[in-house]
Amino acid sequence: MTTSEPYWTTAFQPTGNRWAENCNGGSVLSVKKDAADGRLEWVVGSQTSDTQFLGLHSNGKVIRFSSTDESDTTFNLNEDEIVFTRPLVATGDPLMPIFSPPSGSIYSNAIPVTEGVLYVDSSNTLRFDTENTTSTIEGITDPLLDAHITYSSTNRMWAVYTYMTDQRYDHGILGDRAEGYHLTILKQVGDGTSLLQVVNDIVLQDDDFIVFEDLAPVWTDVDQDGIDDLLTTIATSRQGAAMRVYLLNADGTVKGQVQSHYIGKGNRWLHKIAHAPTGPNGEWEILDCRTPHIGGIVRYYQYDGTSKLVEVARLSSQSYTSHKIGSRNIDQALVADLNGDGIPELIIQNQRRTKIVGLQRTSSGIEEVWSVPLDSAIHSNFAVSCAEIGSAQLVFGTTDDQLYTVSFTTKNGTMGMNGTLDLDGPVAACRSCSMQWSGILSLFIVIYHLWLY
Ligand SMILES: [Ca+2]
Ligand SMILES: [Ca+2]
Repeated sequence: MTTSEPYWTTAFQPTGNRWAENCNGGSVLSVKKDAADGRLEWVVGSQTSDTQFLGLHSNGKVIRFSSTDESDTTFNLNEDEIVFTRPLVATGDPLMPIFSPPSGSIYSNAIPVTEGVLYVDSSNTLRFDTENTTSTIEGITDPLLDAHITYSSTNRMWAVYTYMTDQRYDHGILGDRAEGYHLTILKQVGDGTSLLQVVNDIVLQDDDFIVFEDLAPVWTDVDQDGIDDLLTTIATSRQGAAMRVYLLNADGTVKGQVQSHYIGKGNRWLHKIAHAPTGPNGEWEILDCRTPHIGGIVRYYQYDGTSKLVEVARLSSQSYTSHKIGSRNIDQALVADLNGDGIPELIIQNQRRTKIVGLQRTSSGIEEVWSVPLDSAIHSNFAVSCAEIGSAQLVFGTTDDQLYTVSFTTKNGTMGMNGTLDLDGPVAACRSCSMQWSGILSLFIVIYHLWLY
């Protein structure tokens, strides 16, 4: 395993940016619902081969499945590998899970680093294991037990929140009452087998009980200088949350800081979702959902070139949600051009959790370009597979233990899904013949045509 070998996470990209750059689907939607084998907790899609997904279920089963044929594979796991609370990380073709060492935190997953894995262990240290060695990252302490460690292949650096504490701001909406107040940046030096080193450790000064109210710092190039920067969520007990970007130099030092306004009141959170070219003319924007637990407002920000993130659009007539209060799942929204019109859309649930929608920016505002009704709320993260032009698949699990596959194709009629799904015969239901699927609760295809206005 080298760091150049691609892998995918529940946020889609190892960077943590929920932006599926190469997705190019179509305007014909079809929805397939299967009975999941237990509740689907986490799911990851492959981007190198067609329509492959890897799912982790609440019964501990890891199943690789295809949305276009019946090639399901259940992985036989050792007892200590069955931990459904660890967000999935997957690599390769066929898609394979990357398991944490048994000592790993049950809320965090190992990520691949040259010939080894980087992970948070259950005794609150950051570790780097290779086949023959295990080492502790020196110079920092108390990484988040539920950290998503993110990676920039541009900078060849990793980021993680550290120095978790419950003594600053115990809002507690992300699974526990402890948040980090350091943002630690790591780099590998030498020939690739040497220890990872801390190259920068950014500290929030305790001027107002401030923390990073977040699990995953996002690598993305906000000032477009070719070097990835870090997008974070900060929060204080008096002012609630704001987004802050650390603009970085190539060596990981900070050259500038960019920030949005605070919400203005304590115990008010925002969920940063993605940095993507969503603007009416392809402008890069940062999307968030303000207060997703109590009436979420979707907002779009642009970097003003100095020190501010400026809100350029919001949708306040409808409310949405991208996070369930108390959950460690921060990957229930993403940006991708699923409908294939060349404009990336935000995929998100409505506040009542009765449908998912695609929201696109227009010159005059924001419009809902497609929607899919749900029998019950989403439970897993969203996963996408965009292996070919004109076809994209969105997969997720719901709280009533169904597995949804929403296909977006350019093909007219009802076949879609590369023609491999036989809607008239029992073929698609034959997945239930295999031991991995307890049966098809229902299988029906509903064709929605895109409505533009
Ligand atoms: Ca940059
Ligand atoms: Ca689109």
